[in-house]
Amino acid sequence: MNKRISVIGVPMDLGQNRRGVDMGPSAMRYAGVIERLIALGFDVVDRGDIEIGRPSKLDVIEEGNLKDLKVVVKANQSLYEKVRSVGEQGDFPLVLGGDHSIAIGTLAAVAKERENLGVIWFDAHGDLNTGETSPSGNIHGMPLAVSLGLGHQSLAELGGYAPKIKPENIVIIGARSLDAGEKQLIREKGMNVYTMHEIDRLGMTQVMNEAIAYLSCGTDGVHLSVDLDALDPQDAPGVGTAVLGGTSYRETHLAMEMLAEQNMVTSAEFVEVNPILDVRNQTAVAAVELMGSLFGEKLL
Ligand code: 5AB
Ligand code: MN
Ligand code: MN
Ligand code: MN
Repeated sequence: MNKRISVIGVPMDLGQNRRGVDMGPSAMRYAGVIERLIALGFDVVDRGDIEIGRPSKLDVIEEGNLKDLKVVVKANQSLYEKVRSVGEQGDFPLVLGGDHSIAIGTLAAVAKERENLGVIWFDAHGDLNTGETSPSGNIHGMPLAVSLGLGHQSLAELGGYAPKIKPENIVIIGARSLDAGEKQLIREKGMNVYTMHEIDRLGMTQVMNEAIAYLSCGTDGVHLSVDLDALDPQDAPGVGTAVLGGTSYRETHLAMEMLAEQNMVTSAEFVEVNPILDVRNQTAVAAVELMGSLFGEKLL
């Protein structure tokens, strides 16, 4: 991994309905993310937070079943520019959310100079909706579809190009709540999805071995996107869209540790931590501990 890590906070909560996830970056900083990475020997630069605008009451529901579209686009444009600039300096971009709509900006930036970016997406959900298939109109349920070039143009064309990634370069891990339109898209594109069923059946070790082997050939970088709701709500209660039956605390660490051994991840984001719904900052602490494992922290 690169020696220097640039940490970028995105206090965004407009991609979904429940307020509070905008405090995620503060909660993860408070849980010691910067100090933890410095202790691992990295040069860490905290780039502060991206500015998020406030929507006027009038444009909350906008065109095409997309809530707060304009503000979400604007914040993602700023994030895109910030991640590009740190990437150009050779830093490892580590983005702290915020709701998952921010993956639109991160992916637009990290995929820009890469023909075949691999993506590992830890999530209870597929985040593969468009305005047409979304049951909620919440943009945090759409970032993967957007990165495939689907959905509203102002999202899909962010960064001036589309698509950002190829469906065959994505591996989703931890899914257990997929909408009808998402299931159809997964089948249509033949996407690689390890639902909780496969994790239960094969074990996280085999799932990660397969995912790593698969993405090791043909990709020119790997972005890791961790939605804390991939974890079981017992281990990560501070998320807006909790779903029972998720990955355990240790299973998730094992996955991060296996990625660390491979040294294959070139950018990462940790999203959907909601301190208002959390218990004693437990979810933010878990996120920071997972980052520790991803960046090579060892148990012994
Ligand atoms: B998250 C749902 N599929 O589109 C939708 O937390 C939930 O970023 C999306 O994974 C959850 O509204 C988005 C029902
Ligand atoms: Mn999710
Ligand atoms: Mn998500
Ligand atoms: Mn969520």
